[in-house]
Amino acid sequence: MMNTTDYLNIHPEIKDALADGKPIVALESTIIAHGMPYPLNIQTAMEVETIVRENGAIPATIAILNGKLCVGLNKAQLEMLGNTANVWKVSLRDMPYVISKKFPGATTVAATMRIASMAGIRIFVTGGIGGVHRGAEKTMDISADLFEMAQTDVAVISAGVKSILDIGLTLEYLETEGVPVITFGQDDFPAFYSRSSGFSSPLRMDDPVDIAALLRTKWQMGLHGSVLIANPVPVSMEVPLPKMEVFIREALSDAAKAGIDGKRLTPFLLKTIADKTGGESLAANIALVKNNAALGAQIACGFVGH
Ligand code: PSU
Ligand code: MN
Repeated sequence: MMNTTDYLNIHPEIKDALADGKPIVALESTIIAHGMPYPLNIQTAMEVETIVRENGAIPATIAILNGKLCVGLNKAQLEMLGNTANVWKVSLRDMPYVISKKFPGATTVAATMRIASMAGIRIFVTGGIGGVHRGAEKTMDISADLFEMAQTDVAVISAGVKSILDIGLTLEYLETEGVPVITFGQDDFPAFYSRSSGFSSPLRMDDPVDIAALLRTKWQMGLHGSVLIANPVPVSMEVPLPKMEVFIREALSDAAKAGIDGKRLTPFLLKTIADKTGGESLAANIALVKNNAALGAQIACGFVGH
């Protein structure tokens, strides 16, 4: 009989770091395979790993390869994920299929969180989480990321929630599921490309060490689930919300016309918006992921007491 750990393939550096109680930051791979174009995706993935290291933690990029849940990838594996057609976008429901067929898979926030948790990693950095889509009252399109955040003890550092989603409903969902939402350094909850969403953040914290203490407290009390830490995009790279709204509406209407739904919707919207903004949104995306990597590493250091 195989059990959970037989499916894990943990890179030796991560194994040692886990054994030594060193700070580790999990990173997702959907952003590499489906969130950004080649070769910027690979370049960004490697720079993000470097930033995690510069801030005192060890990066563990997560993906599915050869029937294994891989925690920590080498350069060749990153290249393959970023430069191969037909890499699966793997959320929780896709995991057993992609694993049993031994297909290459890039993991979403939900799948990355679950694998990080299996490996014993508690801090995870991404760009943006999935959430409640606009029009979800009809389509019921709510990302599995939110369901995963309700139950799995891995903190997520993101730049807030993209306004391709219904930000208000996404915050409501997180409240219902008992997920603390903290914005780093400001009162407004950020909207990914934009520093403000128009929604005030349920919590604000200004020090990564305080955030780490909140995480320890939550999980020590046996309160399961994630904490969403929203880190606003750097000022110089932000695209203001009203400007984004125009492109987002166009992208949503393009998606409806082309009949794009289900798991293809989010990647379609990301790409269409990047095309329409002439790369401005992509530059913001890259800047915010790097910014999140630094904060995530600082939180990871606080979490293990370094
Ligand atoms: N939102 C972003 N960038 C992303 C994603 C979401 O701003 O790259 C990716 C993440 O991997 C996230 C996934 O987990 O899309 C959500 O997809 P869906 O909405 O199909 O659950
Ligand atoms: Mn969906």
